Amino acid sequence: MAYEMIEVETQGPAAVIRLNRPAALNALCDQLMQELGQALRAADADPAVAAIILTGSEKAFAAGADIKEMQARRFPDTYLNDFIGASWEAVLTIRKPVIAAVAGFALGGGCELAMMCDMILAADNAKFGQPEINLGIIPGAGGSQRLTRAIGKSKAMEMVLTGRMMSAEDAERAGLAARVVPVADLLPEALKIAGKIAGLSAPAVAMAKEAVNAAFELPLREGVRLERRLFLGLFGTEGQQEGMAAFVEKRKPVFK
Ligand code: CO8
Repeated sequence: MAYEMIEVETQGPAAVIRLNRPAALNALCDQLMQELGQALRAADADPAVAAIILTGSEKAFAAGADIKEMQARRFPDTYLNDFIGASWEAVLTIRKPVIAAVAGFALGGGCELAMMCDMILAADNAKFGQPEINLGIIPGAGGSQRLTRAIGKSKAMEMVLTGRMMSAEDAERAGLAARVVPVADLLPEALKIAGKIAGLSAPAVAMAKEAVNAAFELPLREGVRLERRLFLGLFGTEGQQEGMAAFVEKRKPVFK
């Protein structure tokens, strides 16, 4: 598949999808989002891929939805034409772990896209923000909800109301980013995470992802019930048998 606005390569067990629209700081236009959706689905279906890394350039993960494309849009066309539709939510349908490796600007829809991934690894130059208020709009791809759940009401409210950006260090401290690494180490570190995941039991990985993401959707009681069902479902899998046998036999597990 030939893409114009993204680059896709396989590195070991990881599919690396790089947003590549440098002239617009990877602004997320319709074409880019459609290409991204296709690449994500292809990687999800590829049995050689254990995890997906979504990244941008050193300067920008993505500086938001494409403001120039959005400028002329009017309601109700936005609504009738499913403006923030399937292409924006594609990443939420992916069953393999998706790691956002974020350097530079992750603003507006860029921050929202990163938050839709399963974890955010931040370069030390990353800047997160929801600056939509400065354009006379508000976040529209989940920013007000996911940011609030990730960092709490006061911090999210300040960012959404004023457009203030958050540094990588602050993002880590607040729980938005899993870790901060030097910008030069961003992709190698993301690949290490993907490599670790690739060596684990695939059903356990898929269920772990489902269980943690359910914490964003379900009340606690329902979430715990789901976790328990998934947990019990792992008993009898090759992964559970191998993992526990290896522990008892004091050797390293070999998962298929
Ligand atoms: N859309 C379109 N073009 C952009 C965007 C963008 N979001 N961001 C940057 N660009 C373009 C600039 O217009 C410029 O192009 P040109 O050279 O042709 O003028 C080029 O990228 C480089 O940008 P700058 O010259 O501005 O670079 P600086 O380093 O000076 O500044 C900033 C970098 C601070 C990131 C600045 O570009 C900026 O503020 N960008 C806009 C950030 C923003 O407001 N993002 C939120 C957009 S709204 C949004 O995301 C809503 C999401 C809703 C859900 C999705 C619906 C589909």
